[in-house]
Amino acid sequence: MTNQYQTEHYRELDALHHLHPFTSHKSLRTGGARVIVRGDGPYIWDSEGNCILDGMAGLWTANLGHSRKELAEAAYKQMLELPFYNTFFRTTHPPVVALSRKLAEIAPDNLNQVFYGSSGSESNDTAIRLIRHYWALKGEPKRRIIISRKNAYHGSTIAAASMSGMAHMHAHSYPLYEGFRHIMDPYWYGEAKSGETREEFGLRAARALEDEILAVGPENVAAFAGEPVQGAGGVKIPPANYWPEIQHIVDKYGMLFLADEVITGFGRLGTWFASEYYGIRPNLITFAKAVTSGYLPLSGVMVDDDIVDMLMDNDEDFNHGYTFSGHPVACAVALKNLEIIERERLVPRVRDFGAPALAKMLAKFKDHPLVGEVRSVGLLGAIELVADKRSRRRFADLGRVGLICRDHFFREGFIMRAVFDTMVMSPPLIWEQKQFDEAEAVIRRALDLTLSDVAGEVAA
Ligand code: PXG
Repeated sequence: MTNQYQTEHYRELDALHHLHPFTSHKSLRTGGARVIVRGDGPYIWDSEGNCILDGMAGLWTANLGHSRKELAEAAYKQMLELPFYNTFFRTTHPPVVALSRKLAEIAPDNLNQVFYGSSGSESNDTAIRLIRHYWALKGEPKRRIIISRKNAYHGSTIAAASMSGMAHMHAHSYPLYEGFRHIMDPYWYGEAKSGETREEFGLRAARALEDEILAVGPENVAAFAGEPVQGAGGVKIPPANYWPEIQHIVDKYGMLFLADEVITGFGRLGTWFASEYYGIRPNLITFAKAVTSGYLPLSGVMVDDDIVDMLMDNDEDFNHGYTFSGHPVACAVALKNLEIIERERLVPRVRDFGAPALAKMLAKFKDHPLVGEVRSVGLLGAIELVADKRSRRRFADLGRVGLICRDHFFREGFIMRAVFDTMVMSPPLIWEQKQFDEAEAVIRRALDLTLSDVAGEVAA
């Protein structure tokens, strides 16, 4: 077979010159990187010509799928018109104005202003700074503590990593940026006590917030921050009573509420934002990824009127910003992306077709000997791999079996991510029944192959 893309050549140069994110470089050097050369709709191709069904939408990102011509055209047109100008020093430009207007239209009612960045991490750093600035302006500068959750992922910059609840990241960033506390995450399958119902667990997990507020002193608490559904933490879907109880506690203590919708924004749950899905009322929403379907980097934080009023009533500068805040080409692509999502009615389509199709497909694996639980909300899904279905006992060396399974998926032409031994997926919003059927066939084969690899460890 001719290897048009010279796989070995790319692998060698990659190994010589490219440091990858979240990667063991030692094992990467032994195994070599997978070279992805092309994408089209729900599929990507590697340099060996293999067609792969992209069950992760790039990385929770390509909601429209890959290689939409209209998005390329929007970028091209904007590059010829005004490829770059900054938004500092009292300047603006048409694409950033139009996008801000559009975001205010689709966001919850009280969120009408946007501060831009280029990555989710930056947007969370902005939010952290805004939250603390707000309380300082309000005359309550002691309110600095932001309470978030274990296993949360808010980004890799030092502030966002400190707000995240990933122990392995904290180890790298030690000492953490000050002022964050982490409470339990609402992970019923993994954390419930024996016999504890989802409802009981949901309340316990939410009330951990109140316990923490009281422990640090309500007068010191600035905000609560959370992903409506933890993504990188393992698609942890909270019990139905969790978010109402969190909202109740947030209201009771008059603190701010930051919803990190970097994964859940732009239709993933069948609503523009998950805040709408869960009926929560955040004061700030951070977004990134799918705002452009990943065609260009863009992120931001949408801010409520109360915070904006505080900024407006004050002569002081807000000393924060990025060269690429409101980048015109990224904004033009985002606008086109949102226009297509609207035109193709993809948000209600997730609710009416995608979400039930995913749930139905995953339910077929409930009885597989390796599977402890399947769960999904909108187009976020997870399969828990366990050694013993009845007791929920995990495999020894957590994460090992997840990787075995992930590699089978790859070889079978499907991308699903392993979070330890939880297999997670986040397909683009454009999947048809055909893609759900393909995924089902591949998942069945990969689970069976994984089972035969670890058969000796699985409870009968
Ligand atoms: N918040 C959330 C909820 C995220 O999922 C970020 C913030 C940070 O965004 P940037 O653009 O700075 O990466 C994210 C990113 C994974 C994985 O392995 C997940 C993310 C990024 C990289 C890998 O699941 N999410």
